[in-house]
Amino acid sequence: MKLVFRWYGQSDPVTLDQIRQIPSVTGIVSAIYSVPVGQAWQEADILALKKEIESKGLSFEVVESIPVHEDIKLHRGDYQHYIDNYKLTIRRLAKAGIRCICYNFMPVFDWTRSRLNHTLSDGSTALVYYKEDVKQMNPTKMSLPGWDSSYQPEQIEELISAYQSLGEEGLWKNLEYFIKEIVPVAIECDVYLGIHPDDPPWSVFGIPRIITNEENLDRFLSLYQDKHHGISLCSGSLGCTSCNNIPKLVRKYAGAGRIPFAHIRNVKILKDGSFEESAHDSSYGSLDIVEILKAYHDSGFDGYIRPDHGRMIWGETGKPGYGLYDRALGAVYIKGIWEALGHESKNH
Ligand code: DNO
Repeated sequence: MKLVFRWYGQSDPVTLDQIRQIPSVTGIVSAIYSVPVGQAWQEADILALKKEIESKGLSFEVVESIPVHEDIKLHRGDYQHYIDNYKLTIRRLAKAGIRCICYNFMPVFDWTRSRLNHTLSDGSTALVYYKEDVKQMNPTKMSLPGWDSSYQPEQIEELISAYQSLGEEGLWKNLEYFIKEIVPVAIECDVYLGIHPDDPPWSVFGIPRIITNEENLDRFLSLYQDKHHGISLCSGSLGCTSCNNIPKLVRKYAGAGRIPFAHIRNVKILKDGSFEESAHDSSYGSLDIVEILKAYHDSGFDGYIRPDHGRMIWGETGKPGYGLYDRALGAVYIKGIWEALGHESKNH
């Protein structure tokens, strides 16, 4: 496994100099954030980012994410043009040495939370999803850090109603079209594509979400039988419902070589199905992180792993979920477990 860390580029309050000092982190996960969704990334920008990362002794082999334009998800308007740009970006990234690309197919909104700074009992703050609060939220009048903020309220309204009429089966059909277009390019360039599960893995604001559970992941993978078509398995996204058994999913899909990229995040599921993000350590959340990592280890996983959202601790302020300290603790926790698993398997 290769331990990597997400970095948002020069605007990120966390610096590469800080990241390079986290024990065992060898690479960066990043993207070109200045390009409007749908446009191809320029070779010069990719190479400049790579150069900056490599100058700090870190590798740049994973991109998260190339966003998918809504016209592709809705299969309307300029979808073919945006798919062609997507392919061009894949080719350019591969040429620059990128081996793994994460993306998602969530309509309009990326990850959704009701609060970004809920204070936990130890005084740290975390992202939370309280079902009752989400019911009161109006997505046309707000924005979360993972969302595309370029839309006007009327555009969001129009998109929501377009997805409501498209429905789940319509979204599947459009995903299938997209996959059949881009996976051959990934195969040709030997780049591993990993879809990120929907976060949370259920419908929000009445629009369909389909990358949510085992049955749908099976269906997704069967769209193209090739290892370049896989999953960025995010334990916290799928794991915020106890219907998903993460160690079981990891054994199944990592065992089949279909997980190029793993996100390790812990969440605490509450009685009404709401959840709070927690420290990575198993005892703080509902997920057994040792069991999850053991499933990867037993499967001979040699892909990329990154710690996912962290809480804000020690007075840090910054990008919600993406501060330095708690994610660094997560990285070291992951590495510690991995090392112990290696010793255990040697001694048996
Ligand atoms: C949240 C992230 C997601 C993820 C995208 C991948 O912090 O895990 O925003 O990067 O969904 O496309």
